[in-house]
Amino acid sequence: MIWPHFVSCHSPKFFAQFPPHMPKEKQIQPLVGILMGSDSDWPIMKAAAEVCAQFEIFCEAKVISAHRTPQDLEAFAVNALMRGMKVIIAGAGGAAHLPGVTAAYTTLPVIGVPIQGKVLDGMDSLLSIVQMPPGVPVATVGINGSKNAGILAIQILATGDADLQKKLMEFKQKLADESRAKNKTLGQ
Ligand code: C2R
Repeated sequence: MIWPHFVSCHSPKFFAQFPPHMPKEKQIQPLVGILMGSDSDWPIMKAAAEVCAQFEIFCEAKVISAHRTPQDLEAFAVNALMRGMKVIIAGAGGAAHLPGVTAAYTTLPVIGVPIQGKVLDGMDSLLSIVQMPPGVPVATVGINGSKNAGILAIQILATGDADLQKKLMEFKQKLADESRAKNKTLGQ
């Protein structure tokens, strides 16, 4: 069963807890886990959390690093399925092993977000995430593509949720309307 709940998003710390305004009986487990290697990734990764909020899907964001806190990553990834999560988004920059190691520990779908660092334009991160060995896929979005990661997570959830599917159709319609409207101002 899918439990859609609105969550507004400000910081990873905020997402680490249930939102304070939510009544106790409605406090449920998050459906989407949003991991990032450092809090320096949050300005990019928050777009994924914002998409979850837009579609009223409860998510949890956390700083966990395959390099710096490997035990925490193992605990998170191994328990995510039991906790009721359906999909994990993992963003990291540089030698970005976080998404791949997460995928190694879980059967949940993992979406990788390469984060653009100060050097190498994010290509280091992209290549670290995208070329996974056969058997351990990570669905990799573009560099800094956390908004698309959020939408993809919602699309995965919507395969088992007619209400969410309807919202996605409305979202697509709005995209198309906005795209067609661009013709009106072309060349002005
Ligand atoms: P700091 O800003 O903390 O120095 O981190 C983070 O995702 C971040 O983009 C710099 C960069 O290091 C990345 N990082 C990884 C991993 N852990 C942290 N790529 C990992 O486990 O893959």
